[in-house]
Amino acid sequence: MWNAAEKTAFLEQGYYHAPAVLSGKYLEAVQAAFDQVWETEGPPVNQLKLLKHPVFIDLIEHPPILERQRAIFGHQTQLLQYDLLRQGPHSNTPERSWHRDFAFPGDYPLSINTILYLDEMTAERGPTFVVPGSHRGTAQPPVEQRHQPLADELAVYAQPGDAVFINSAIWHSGGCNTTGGLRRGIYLYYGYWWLKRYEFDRPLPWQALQNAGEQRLRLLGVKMPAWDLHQYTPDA
Ligand SMILES: O=C(O)CCC(=O)C(=O)O
Repeated sequence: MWNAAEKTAFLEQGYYHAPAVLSGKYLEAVQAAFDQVWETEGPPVNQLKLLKHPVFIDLIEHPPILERQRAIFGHQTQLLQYDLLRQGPHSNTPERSWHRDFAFPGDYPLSINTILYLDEMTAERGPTFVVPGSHRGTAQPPVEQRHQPLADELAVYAQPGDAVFINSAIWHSGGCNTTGGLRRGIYLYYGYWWLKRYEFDRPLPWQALQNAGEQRLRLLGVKMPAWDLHQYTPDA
């Protein structure tokens, strides 16, 4: 799923745009499930809500997503958080909201967000912006420019079904949707098994555990990987 050059580009730049992670009928099913869950569960929609629904339970093991995460975290891959974000038409969110999801000294990713787009990310729909290479070091985006474009930013223009993988330490921002349509994204956030999941103190939905195989139980932090957790073995 990730050849050596792509993986190197991701590690160096801090982000990677993967086309057509979802397509055809599968994309349509996920788009429909997004709308239904948003309606029935209500925002904020996080893992405790998403992991009740079969389409979203299955998505955490979708090979074009999981295999890329496993190329970094190996058998220690865990799902840390899982969200839906949705901007309605003509949104009034700021044009930028720069932040890092995670900050810890070191270049190598400890967690990676997968942003899976359900709508075309044009300039008007407010694409994701990243500052390539900014995952290195510990500096936060400048406070005085938090809501402004940055000189070295890059917009990720994605098609529905594309995903961008971001080292969660990278400076990034969502854009503002000025179109008459929706801006819908699914955020599958993975990291090392030895990190605590978000909401680790609350029970996971029983639906996610029912008939779950070994891989899913590990992803959910329920079953410990069979190997030493403190060794770096990305290809295991
Ligand atoms: O929606 C986006 O483009 C980015 C969202 C974001 O900033 C985040 O998930 O931390």
